[in-house]
Amino acid sequence: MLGGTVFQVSGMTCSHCEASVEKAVLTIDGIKAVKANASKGEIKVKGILTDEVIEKIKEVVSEAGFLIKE
Ligand SMILES: [Cu+2]
Repeated sequence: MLGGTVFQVSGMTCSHCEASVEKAVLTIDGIKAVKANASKGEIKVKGILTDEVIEKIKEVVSEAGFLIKE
């Protein structure tokens, strides 16, 4: 996936972790695409990233059991 905003996410170890983070973030209104990379410890997000949406991303990622580094 080209472009997108990168967030550092700790705790992902395998493809299942990537899938759960992607699924969680995709539920947010305004998010168009998400690509998680466990080995890099990051997710790439495409969409309209308002402050509200960014807060929501942090919320759903932590609910899924992972942590976005500020
Ligand atoms: Cu995993």
